[in-house]
Amino acid sequence: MTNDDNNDPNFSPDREESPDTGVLLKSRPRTQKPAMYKVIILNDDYTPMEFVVHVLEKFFNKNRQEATDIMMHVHRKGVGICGIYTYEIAETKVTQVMDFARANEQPLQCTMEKE
Ligand code: TYC
Repeated sequence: MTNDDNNDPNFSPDREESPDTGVLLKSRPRTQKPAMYKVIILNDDYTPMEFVVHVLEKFFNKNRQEATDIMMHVHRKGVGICGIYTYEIAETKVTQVMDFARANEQPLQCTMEKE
């Protein structure tokens, strides 16, 4: 295979040894996994359980059982993970949940933290 018809997305000419000069360029990682962020909800004494279950179904694609399990975990432990996403998706989820909670006059808090 020549350098011109390489279809490997991980291919980088920087990693190749030159057959002409014998110079070995310093190898480097060629792909980076994106940083991932946990979207977290916090417990409070006021937001109804059913509202939290609804949020988990609506914004985090959980089924009723999964949503109930996460909600009860947060209710008991104080904090819980709704999902893990790339930065922009996580940020969007946090904004959606905070806007929805505010619109419904609920104090539910949602935040994100790097994994
Ligand atoms: N603790 C709330 C109640 O007893 C329920 C609740 C659960 C609130 C999870 C927020 O993130 C939360 N009504």
